[in-house]
Amino acid sequence: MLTVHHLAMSQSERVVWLCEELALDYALVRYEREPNMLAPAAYKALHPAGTAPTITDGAVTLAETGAVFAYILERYGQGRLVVAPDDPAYADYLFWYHFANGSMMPGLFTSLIIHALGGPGGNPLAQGVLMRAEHGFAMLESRLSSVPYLAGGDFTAADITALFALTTMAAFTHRDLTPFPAIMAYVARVQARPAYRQAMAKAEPHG
Ligand SMILES: N[C@@H](CCC(=O)N[C@@H](CS)C(=O)NCC(=O)O)C(=O)O
Repeated sequence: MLTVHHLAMSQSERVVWLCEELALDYALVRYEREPNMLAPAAYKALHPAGTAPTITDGAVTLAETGAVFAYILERYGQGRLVVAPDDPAYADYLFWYHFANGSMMPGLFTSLIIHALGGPGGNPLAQGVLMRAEHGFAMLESRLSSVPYLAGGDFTAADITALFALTTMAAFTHRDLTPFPAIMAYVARVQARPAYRQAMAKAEPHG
């Protein structure tokens, strides 16, 4: 059976949400973080990566968000939540789907560390990383000012990959989103989805 191993307050909440959107029959196992915020030994034992998300499905154990999403969408999605290659929105779907994980998340994670170490100071590399993360928010604001969802008119897996950066990760980084009204409206719109609410009630039952 498809099992989502969810590490508390982590990116694996997106996989729970994906399963809820697809109305899959899946099991959820929840793990608390260690005091140092790392995954516990039981989680690290699942896959050599030792990171969330990790899923198991019969003989398969798989980590890494992009791989996990591809596995679930291609194996169980039946064409839902993706955009077909012959659809005019295909390139936008691909871009935003990958931008969330390939650029936003690494940028925000690195920003978190830079601020934890006292800020960029005069370091041009650190300043550049912070500027890139900031530019990501500006890009999202611009995109969401013209379309309701990242791929265009329809909600897709690109929205599931993106939201974490604007909710849980934004909370970790104390990111104020009020200067971005289109992002704020988008977050509210997507968080109102029944599947999102159901996923978060299961993934973070203590709120
Ligand atoms: N690129 C990886 C990053 C995974 C990652 O860093 N996950 C964090 C949770 S958000 C984690 O597992 N942290 C606990 C640990 O490293 O022990 C992915 O997208 O799956």
